Amino acid sequence: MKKIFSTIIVITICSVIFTGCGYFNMGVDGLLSSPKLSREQADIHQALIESVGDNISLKYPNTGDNRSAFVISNLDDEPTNEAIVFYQNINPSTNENSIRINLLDNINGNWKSTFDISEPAIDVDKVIISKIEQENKVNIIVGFDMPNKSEKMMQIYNYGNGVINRIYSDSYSVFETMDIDMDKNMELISVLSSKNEGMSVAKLYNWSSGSIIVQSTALMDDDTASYSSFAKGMIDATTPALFIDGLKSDGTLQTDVLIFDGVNLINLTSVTEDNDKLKRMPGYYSTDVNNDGIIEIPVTKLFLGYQKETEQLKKLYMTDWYNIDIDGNLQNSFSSYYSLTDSYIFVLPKRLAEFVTIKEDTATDEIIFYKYEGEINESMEELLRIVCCLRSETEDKIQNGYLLIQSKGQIDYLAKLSSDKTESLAFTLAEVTNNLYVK
Ligand SMILES: [Ca+2]
Ligand SMILES: [Ca+2]
Ligand SMILES: [Ca+2]
Repeated sequence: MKKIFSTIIVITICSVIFTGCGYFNMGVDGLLSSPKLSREQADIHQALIESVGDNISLKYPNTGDNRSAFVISNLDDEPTNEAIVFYQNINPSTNENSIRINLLDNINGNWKSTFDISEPAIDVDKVIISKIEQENKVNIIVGFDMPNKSEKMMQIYNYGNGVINRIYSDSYSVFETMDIDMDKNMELISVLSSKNEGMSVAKLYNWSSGSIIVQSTALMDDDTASYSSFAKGMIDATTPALFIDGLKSDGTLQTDVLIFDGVNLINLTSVTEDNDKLKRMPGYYSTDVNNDGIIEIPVTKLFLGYQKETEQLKKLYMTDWYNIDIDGNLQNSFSSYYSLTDSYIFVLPKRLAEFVTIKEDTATDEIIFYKYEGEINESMEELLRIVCCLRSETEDKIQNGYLLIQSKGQIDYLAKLSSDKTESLAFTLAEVTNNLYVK
């Protein structure tokens, strides 16, 4: 009997990795598990083996939303789904340095391999199924890691008449798709950091007169060592934007914001004079904090009273969130406490942001807000504490005066308000419930 699964190592990356509350932080290592293919994936895998043999290993994309070696989607004008599978031959005698893409069609309920294509790559970086071509063709956009090269290679394919066609390729560092010109069709945007030329360029690819073209380019901040995160959204009610967070050579994180002005791709942060304002510690990525579609950029600063603290670990940071307008002007929209480990953002009411500070209770994993009166000390007046815990611990905390504010998965977020009703800086329950965003 063939050992169907012996060649597979699956890194199961769930579409939602729960990382709330510190207890559950797992690295990729913690996610290594034995293969669990769905019934359909197992059928496709079996059909692949019947076509190409079992000396193969499946290749899983390293980044992006699609982390499966199997992509099942309707790729042509025939109504049933097709499947593509990324794999590598592992026959030691051939020593093949390539990634292969196999296309399987579903014929009367049975999967059958119908086409195979090979690329001179060592790994699959990212896969997006989208429609860049606007004439009914679905595109398979695949980013590959190349041997001995820092630049990656992006291939855009389509599928028709039983054949996967290469229709465009370019080198890149990162890419993403979005409808940046609001014509209801998707565009592709890539960024390429060129170490040789010492600059990074963003490219907007669009469909024009029957082919994919580079419609426009924009210079990116020239000191970015690697790009860490994308946020797709808006800068205002009518302007879509792609926020790209990148690590600088000095280890700080910064953001480039790309928009399309009807003719050109524009990098808003290269036109702004206070671009340096957006420099911050790693881990603080651009996101839509208050869920209104407009993306905010975080910048950290010390909470009141920590300016003279010399021990790095004892410093506690406030996170200010900036919006950017169409002229590149930055506006500090709100301040917050942002817990990266517990995955929540607590926006400080405007009336309080300048007057409060925090302490961390490491024993109970709580954040405690205090009225700030010139220094951090033991006699500061407590205004609020926020804690997150497992659902099973919630009842116990409620007995002790905590209020349940938010829930996500098996995790509850609770707050305990000051009992001093005469304190004008006390948080109201509405201020707490409306301002706690679980991410
Ligand atoms: Ca089809
Ligand atoms: Ca578009
Ligand atoms: Ca927002």
